Amino acid sequence: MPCLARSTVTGSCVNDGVHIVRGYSLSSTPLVTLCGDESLSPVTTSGPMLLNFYSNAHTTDLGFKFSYRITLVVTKGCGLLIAGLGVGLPSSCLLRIGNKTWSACGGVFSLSTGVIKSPFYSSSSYPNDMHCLYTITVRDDRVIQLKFNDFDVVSSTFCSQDYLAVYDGSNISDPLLGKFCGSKLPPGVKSSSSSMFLVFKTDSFQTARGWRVSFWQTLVEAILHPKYTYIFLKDII
Ligand SMILES: [Ca+2]
Repeated sequence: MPCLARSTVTGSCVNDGVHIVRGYSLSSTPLVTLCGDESLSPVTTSGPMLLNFYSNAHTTDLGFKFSYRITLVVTKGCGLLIAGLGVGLPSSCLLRIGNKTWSACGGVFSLSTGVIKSPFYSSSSYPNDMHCLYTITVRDDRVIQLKFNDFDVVSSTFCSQDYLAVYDGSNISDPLLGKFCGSKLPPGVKSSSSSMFLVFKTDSFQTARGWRVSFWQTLVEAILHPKYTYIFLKDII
């Protein structure tokens, strides 16, 4: 990293340099300060990291280039994490980035029928700060029927805090079939194609029992043509 060199007087990067700070605050003491032609052996930290590049009013140089990698540490119980298909991740699977540990969740369900439950369902409340993605896919010529067996998710306005959202397709840009929270059992939902996508998101406060849904593939139903509906109504009137 060519930058102006470290001061021979103070030994600090008084002119130009880069601070690497743990967290979000520039006022924190930097983990590392670099300048001159110094290179850095890898720095590992947990949680957010801030790079602050500063320069004075004189003399510039080539600048710097860093690479970084986010490492996820699987701590235990993740035998199915790599297999992943057809079963979802067991909530006994704990993942860790830095000093933060949480339960794995989500998965790909490619069976013709199945049950999906929120993390720790039936043993405790769901955890905070979850973001679980569930993909259901069935045969190409079938659609998916989803039925709620149990539902208890902390209620909020527009379900903006904790929610289970169901999309008619394979990602969040597909039409939303429903976004649910509260303790009332939501109505069943049906996809229009062979895939369905569920997002379970929780915030950092308050948890609840969670949810259990069952799904199965079913035949596409014939849809009444709008033209015939019109004729029918006209005849009555
Ligand atoms: Ca919550």
